[in-house]
Amino acid sequence: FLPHLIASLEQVDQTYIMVKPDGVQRGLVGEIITRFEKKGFKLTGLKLFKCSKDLAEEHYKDLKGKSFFPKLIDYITSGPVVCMAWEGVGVVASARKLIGSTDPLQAEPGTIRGDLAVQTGRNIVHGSDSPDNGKREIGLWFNEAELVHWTPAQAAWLRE
Ligand code: IDP
Ligand code: MG
Repeated sequence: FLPHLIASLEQVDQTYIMVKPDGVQRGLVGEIITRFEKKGFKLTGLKLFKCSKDLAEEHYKDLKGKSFFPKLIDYITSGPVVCMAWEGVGVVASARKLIGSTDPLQAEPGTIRGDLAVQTGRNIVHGSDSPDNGKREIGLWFNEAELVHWTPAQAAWLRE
C-alpha cells in the first residue's frame, strides 16, 4: 500500500520532441523515435507536419532577440518535421540527456546529437527544457484530439 502511494505521488511529466527538417531529410526519423521508445517512455502523440512561420516563432519566442533567430525560423519551416509527445516520470530531463548538448560537436557519443549531427544549426532534434515548457509546446503543436491516453502493455515491466 505505502510503496503504491509513494509511486502515485511521483510526477508524470510530458515533453515535446521534434525531429527537425534535417533529421527528416536525412532519413533519421525511425532512429530518433527508437531512442525514446527503447528507453521506455510512452508515446502519446505523433505526426508529420509542415509548420508555419507563426508557429515556429511562437515555439522559439524566448530566442526572438538572438542573431540566429531568422535563420532558425527558416530552418524549422524549411521542410516537414515529426512532432511527438512523450510521457513519463522524469521524461523532460531524461530526453534532454538522450538528445545531448545543443552543439553536436560538444554532445557526448551515445546521445542523438553526439552520434548523428555536426553543427548547432543542423542539430536534428528538439526537446523541451522544462515540464512547464513541455506542456506549453505540446499544446502549441497538437490538438487535444491528436493526443492518445493509453497504458502500454509493458508498463508493469518498466516501473515497480
Ligand atoms: P536546445 O535545442 O538544445 O534547447 P536552444 O538554446 O534552446 O537549444 O536553441 C534552440 C535551437 O536554436 C537549437 O537547437 C539550434 O537549432 C538553434 N540555435 C541555438 N543556438 C544557435 C547558434 O548559435 N547558431 C545557430 N543556431 C542556434
Ligand atoms: Mg531549447
